Amino acid sequence: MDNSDLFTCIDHVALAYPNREDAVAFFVNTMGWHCLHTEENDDQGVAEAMLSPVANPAVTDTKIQIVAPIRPDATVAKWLEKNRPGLHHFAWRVTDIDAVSAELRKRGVVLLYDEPRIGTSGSRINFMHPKYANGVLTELVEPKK
Ligand code: V0V
Ligand code: CO
Repeated sequence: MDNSDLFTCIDHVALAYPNREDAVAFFVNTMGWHCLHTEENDDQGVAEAMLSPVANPAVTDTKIQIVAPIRPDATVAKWLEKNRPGLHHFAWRVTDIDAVSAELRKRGVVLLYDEPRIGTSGSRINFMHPKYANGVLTELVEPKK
């Protein structure tokens, strides 16, 4: 696979906070962002919100994702015990997550899950462990077609 076939764009940048509603209120009221979607993802243990930082989606459809833990053993709850709230992960959009996962594994990357799991709005997601992504938790997202 060519490098140009790996990632199509930044799908979202995720920020982690203890409380989703408080975080969304700040970004909507103070920053003027738009809350497009909210969802609970039980598998990931998060309440999430997808916000657009621009009014015109033709400019960019890259979203800002807010994630907040919905139970004490969620990975984000553990992360918030060790880190200040804020930047948590970057998510790259891919066309074919199975093909991209195979290519990244060939390049020595360890992905967290053997098979993709379900993310926002029925997308298929996986993560590059931060140790194999130069310190940055990196999500792969294949949007639902
Ligand atoms: C942990 N580490 C991070 C990190 N979280 N580095 C950068 N960014 C992060 N967000 C580092 C941490 O500093 C340690 O480095 C090492 O990884 C191990 O961390 P740990 O605290 O011992 O935690 P683990 O190993 O129990 O868990 C870390 C992983 C976990 C990455 C495995 O957070 C995980 O499973 N994440 C993927 C799932 C997730 O984050 N879901 C929430 C978003 P040192 O100290 O060893 O150097 S859900 C979502 O985005 C959805 C639904 C969507 O977009 O659709
Ligand atoms: Co995400």
